Amino acid sequence: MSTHTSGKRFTLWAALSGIVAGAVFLAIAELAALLFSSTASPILAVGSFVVDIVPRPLKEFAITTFGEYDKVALLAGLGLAVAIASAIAGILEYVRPPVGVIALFVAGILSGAAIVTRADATPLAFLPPTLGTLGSAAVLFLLGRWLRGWRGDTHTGEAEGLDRRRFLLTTAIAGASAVVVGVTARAVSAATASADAIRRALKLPAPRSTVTIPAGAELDVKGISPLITPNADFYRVDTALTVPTVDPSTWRLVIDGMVDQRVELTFQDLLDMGLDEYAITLTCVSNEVGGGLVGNAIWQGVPLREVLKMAGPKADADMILSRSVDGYTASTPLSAGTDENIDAILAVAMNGEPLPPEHGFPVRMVIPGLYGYVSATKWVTELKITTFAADEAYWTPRGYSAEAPIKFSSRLDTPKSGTPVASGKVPLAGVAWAQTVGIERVEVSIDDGDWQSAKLSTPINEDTWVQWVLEWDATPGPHYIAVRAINKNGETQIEERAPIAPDGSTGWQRSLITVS
Ligand SMILES: Nc1nc2c(c(=O)[nH]1)N[C@H]1C(S)=C(S)[C@@H](COP(=O)(O)O)O[C@H]1N2
Ligand SMILES: [Mo]
Repeated sequence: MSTHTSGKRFTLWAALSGIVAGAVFLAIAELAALLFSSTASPILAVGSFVVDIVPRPLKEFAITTFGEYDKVALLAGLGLAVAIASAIAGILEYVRPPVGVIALFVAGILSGAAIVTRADATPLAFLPPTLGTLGSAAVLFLLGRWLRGWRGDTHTGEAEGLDRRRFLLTTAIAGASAVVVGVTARAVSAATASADAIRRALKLPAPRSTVTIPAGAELDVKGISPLITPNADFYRVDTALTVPTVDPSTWRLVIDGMVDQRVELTFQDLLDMGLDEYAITLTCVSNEVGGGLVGNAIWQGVPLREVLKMAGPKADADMILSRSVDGYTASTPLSAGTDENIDAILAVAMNGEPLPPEHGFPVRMVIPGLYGYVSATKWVTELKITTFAADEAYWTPRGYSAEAPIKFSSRLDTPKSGTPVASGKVPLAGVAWAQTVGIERVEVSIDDGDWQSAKLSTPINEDTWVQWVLEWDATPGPHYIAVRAINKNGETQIEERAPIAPDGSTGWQRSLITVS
């Protein structure tokens, strides 16, 4: 083989090593953008930058030539430019190290500048191009070195063989993983971004009825839970590793199983039934006494019973097995869905906006009086009418009851155990809930003294929590504060402690407060 042809062959390998390094840059950056800063995709940032700086005649030319594919053409052109520049960097690194690596750093800095100067850049936007540059520089450095070794620059024949194998193996592995990781990360980012855009663009019809918050529903006490839990602070519990993205235009709700007729509803069908507002407090079975897995929101939706009526459940059915797009299932007594006196709903809005993605966008169930795991299926897509004898939901074989009404409870929000309190007048305050029944009274016992009735806020309805407050003349020293609720059926909150499994915790919260 003449040195001429072998020189050509090595140049081609060098070009390929540059392209692999370029692919590694994009893949690492896309992955980092997905994890840390969705606005920091280098290919999109540079693309947007090009769109911004291109003179108008050229833009118009692109639109008339490529039509609706102008963005695709731009990205394809950009991809080609990146490939050519990468190939050149690979050749430079091979013939004149470390010029290729330096060129790569310059390109990395330029793309980083395009990213961090975008209007929607986040504080971590510098990370993707930085990590991408470092990773690809390492790859290019090593490949260039091994390629020169393979050519026989420095070594004996044996070492040449080793460098050849290292070069080929690394090129193959880095190239293949870069393609897989990069394409996957970009696809996931694109899907998430478009779902977000759809949700933001969604205009729900105004509800036919709204919830009236009565005067006195919210107590003015520092540190108490707000009457309505803001969406951003609302607890989240689910088995989903990544939040399911559901497009409302393709979403369907199927009601099937033991029904007179199978019913399939679109999102628009649901909206056309008319929305009403409901204030309902949601509670998780995993909420420990005094815990935070409970929240109160104003939901908009349609009654579950109206949807069930369309399908006509058979007389011997006793369970709704609701299913989420992610496969999660919940078992709800059919009676909870059909009872005229229970506001079981299919909700589409939470506190005045479409359901946040992590709270079930576009449609979830909310049923007052049942723990979330047996009633509040998010991203719901199927209601199978069945029996408890025939079907089992997700948590049933995992140690939780098939049926689980909420055990009414009360919580001290302020002062918090462990936070020092100054002596004098101190409000003891919190929330209490007994969905579908209502809270009659909240009582507080200080240092095992007599139970004193707290002042209650005016309830919105019996499905929401109420706030309570009791003025306390705090004296220096340690004090035990115990709280319990009495519901409107005259029952007192269970004193005996029970764990969360299989059907919810019980016990009176008892907090140690240190007064100085
Ligand atoms: N699809 C799906 N829906 C689900 C769950 C789940 O894991 N997957 N968890 C349930 C549980 S245990 C509770 S307590 C509520 C919590 O709803 P939130 O996350 O909106 O507060 O959702 C319920 N709906
Ligand atoms: Mo839960």
